[in-house]
Amino acid sequence: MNIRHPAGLPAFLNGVEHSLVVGVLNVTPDSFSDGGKFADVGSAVAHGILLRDQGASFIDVGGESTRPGASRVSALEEQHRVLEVIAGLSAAGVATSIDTMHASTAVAAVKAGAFMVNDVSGGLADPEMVSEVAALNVPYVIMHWRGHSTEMSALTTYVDVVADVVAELRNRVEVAVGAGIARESIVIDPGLGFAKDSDHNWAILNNLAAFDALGLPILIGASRKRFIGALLQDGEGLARSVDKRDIATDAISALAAAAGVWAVRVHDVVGSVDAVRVGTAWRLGRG
Ligand code: PMM
Repeated sequence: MNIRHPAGLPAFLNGVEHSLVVGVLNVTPDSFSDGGKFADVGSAVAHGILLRDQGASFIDVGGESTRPGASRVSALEEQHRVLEVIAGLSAAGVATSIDTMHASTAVAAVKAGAFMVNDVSGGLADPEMVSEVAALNVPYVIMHWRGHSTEMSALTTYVDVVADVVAELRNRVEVAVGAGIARESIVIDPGLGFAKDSDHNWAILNNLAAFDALGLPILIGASRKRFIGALLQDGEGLARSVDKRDIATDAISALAAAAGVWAVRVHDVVGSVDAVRVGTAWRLGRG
């Protein structure tokens, strides 16, 4: 498959031949991998700049943890966490997206400098989201989602996980387009780990072509997730700890790039930058 790009990207990302590496920046006390590390604006901005310097094309800034079981934060608290960080990164010339399910946060973040809205709920969590994004006229990531973190582990029933996730994503894309979002601005994401068990995630990765058939750019967020920890469990059945999942994450980045996805969303940028270069050379048949 060839790489598709959404419309509305900053000029420096237009037409790039390789998959993009998106750096994760969670300004939260409780995210599963980097929660609590970047709680003040200065350290968050510094980390975003570091990720960019390491080769991230842009930084996905989030202020609400979506790890399984996490409770929600108000839109105001979320904005308090992310807006200054986005403004600080913009001032430093670092491109950002906003990872939010709140329409008001999406609007405020774009005003602060974010160029894209990454909505893990695909417009389901906030009924205002799709119309607000349509008015903003920015790229919009629609991730596959069935319910909030407190309830998603009970929402893992599928007839055929690949066909069901594709169909549910297609439905959300049509809702977004119906609300006025340009189809060309939409990115889809199968939502690894969201209302999915380990085998569901592997089945999806094994069938990226089924997602490509929707004709939209694809973003993959596998970084350090629980299904990687489960795959790499030790002899006693103990899951690999979160801080030791980056090599496997890099392997997924390489394979996703070989499959032609638009972007991979990762915590460890250094490894994925190399991995994406390998995967892209593999896909193109040239270095
Ligand atoms: N995963 C997390 C958060 N946001 N956004 C997209 N588009 N895709 C994902 O897979 C995704 C996401 C999980 O939490 P993390 O920020 O701690 O990785």
